[in-house]
Amino acid sequence: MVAENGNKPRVLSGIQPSGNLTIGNYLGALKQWVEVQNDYDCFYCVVDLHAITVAQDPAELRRKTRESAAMYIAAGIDPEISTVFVQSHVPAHSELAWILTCMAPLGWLHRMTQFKDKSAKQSQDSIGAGLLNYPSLMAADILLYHADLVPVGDDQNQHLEFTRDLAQRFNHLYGETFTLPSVMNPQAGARIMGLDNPTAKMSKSEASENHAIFLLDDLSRAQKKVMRAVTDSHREIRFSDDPERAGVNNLLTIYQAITNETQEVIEAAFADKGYGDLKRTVADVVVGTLEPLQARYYELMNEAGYLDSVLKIGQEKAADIAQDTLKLAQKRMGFLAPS
Ligand code: ATP
Ligand code: LTN
Repeated sequence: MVAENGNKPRVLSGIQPSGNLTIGNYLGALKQWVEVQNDYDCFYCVVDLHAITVAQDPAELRRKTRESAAMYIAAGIDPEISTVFVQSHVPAHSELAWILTCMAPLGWLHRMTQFKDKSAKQSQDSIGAGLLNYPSLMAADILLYHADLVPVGDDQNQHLEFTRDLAQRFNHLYGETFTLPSVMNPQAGARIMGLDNPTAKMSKSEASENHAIFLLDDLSRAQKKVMRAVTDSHREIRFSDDPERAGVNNLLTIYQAITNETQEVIEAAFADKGYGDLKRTVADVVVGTLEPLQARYYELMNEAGYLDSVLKIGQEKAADIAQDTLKLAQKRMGFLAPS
């Protein structure tokens, strides 16, 4: 039975099944998703249509899509309370995305830093048009559900601004249709950096060995990655925005995001400690986070049919709402309704 959350404000968010989920995805997104699920009517989506904006192997995509959904639940999303579904199972996402693509000014799209970063990594000829139009699809995800709040890491803030601007544009041209969503970033952990390169955001599709801690990493491997994290030649352990000290700042940020302690308390606790102590302590809290999560993950992956039934219920609930919004947008734009 899915709970009736009719009167609560709505939340929507998603993660791409473009690789194995990282501790960055957990601290920047999933942890907040869990924290808000009792107070909001939450929709959590595995955004496979976004993942194909860069090339994906079909068998891997299918596997990663199930794995990501299972990881949402393992992280603490309760499918009895929140709606968990796969983006491509609800065709309204693609349909509204086309409408929004037609309304999105190219200038806005070209200004998106995620597009600039991702397109810089590919040759001009291999960049698909979907990478540029990515934010219009994300806007469709959010606007279809009249989401009030979107919990994400801070790399997505520009896409949220874009969503609001596009919704406003539509509402202005065709009449009030969409709710303007607000962004929600975690207090700590909104941007976890790569362990091997603490000036670049930790990302699940980055290939290098010691870059990311994956949520399904073997525990001793996760521990080793923390112990090998890049630091600096200073000694003091404190939060800092000096790029030279980004490695230590990142380890402290991971610690803060997991423990929810204040910066003052953390700095005081490490006042007479060395970098080795810091790394050991961070490795411990990371392992303490991964261990129960992995146990739940393997348990539910072994439960035949469970995940598919969650996704089916999620699809039905999501499609009901999305279809109504899509119809309204189509009507406002002047599409002839089928008789
Ligand atoms: P990819 O490498 O395929 O682009 P990604 O690891 O950046 O993927 P996304 O699927 O783009 O992950 O992001 C899903 C959610 O996780 C978003 O809310 C995003 O802001 C958040 N997130 C991703 N990486 C980090 C990070 N390093 N720190 C904090 N939040 C993050
Ligand atoms: N673009 C996001 C993933 C995403 C998303 C969404 C997040 C797609 N649709 C809707 C929040 C709401 C990213 O993290 N790269």
